[in-house]
Amino acid sequence: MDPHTPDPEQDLLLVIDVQNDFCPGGALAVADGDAVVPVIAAAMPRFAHVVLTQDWHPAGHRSFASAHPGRAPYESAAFPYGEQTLWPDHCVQGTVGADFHPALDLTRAELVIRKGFRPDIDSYSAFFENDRRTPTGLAGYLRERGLRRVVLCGLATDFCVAYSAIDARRQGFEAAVMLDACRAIDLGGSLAAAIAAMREAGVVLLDGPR
Ligand code: VGL
Ligand code: ZN
Repeated sequence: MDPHTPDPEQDLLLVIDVQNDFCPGGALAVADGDAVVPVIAAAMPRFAHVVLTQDWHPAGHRSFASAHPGRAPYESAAFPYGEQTLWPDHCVQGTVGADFHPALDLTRAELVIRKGFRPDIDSYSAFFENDRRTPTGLAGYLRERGLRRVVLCGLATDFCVAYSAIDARRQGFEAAVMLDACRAIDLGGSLAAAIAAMREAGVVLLDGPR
């Protein structure tokens, strides 16, 4: 799949979590996170279909370290569905931190998928919550629209982008990640692990690891 000449019938640009809290100055800032905005702006006009995701947590969300007395951000905790990283409070519904980056052009977005709004389940993937069973509805939307190939970009490479790309493959879609339009959190080797897992899942990696 060539992201420079997308097929208007079947290709979709999936823009993951380009929100203020993941950009410099935000609550869960990804280094250089806002650098993805102009790269995404250049890609958007080429795609007939653009879908955005928005991390959208209620205050006091279970993935926040602040919901676990004595625990600190970036530690891991045992949740009913498995190990879960604890995060600083971020992307709280209705706050400026949860807003899209102000320079991200939303005009042509045909769908915004919000995720992580169930108080007890985190959601990295645009397709499934972290229990790996609760769907967001995106796969059904793509199938019903006849869209088969997902080109991903956004934040963060090693969490929401990677989970989304791998789930796209699991759901039977082709998937490619524009790495120059992504930035990573890179927690304890998570970027290298995510790159390896994406390769293993058959995700096409474009433009070198970032
Ligand atoms: C993300 C951690 C927590 C992401 C969202 O967008 O990659 N990471 N919530
Ligand atoms: Zn989150």
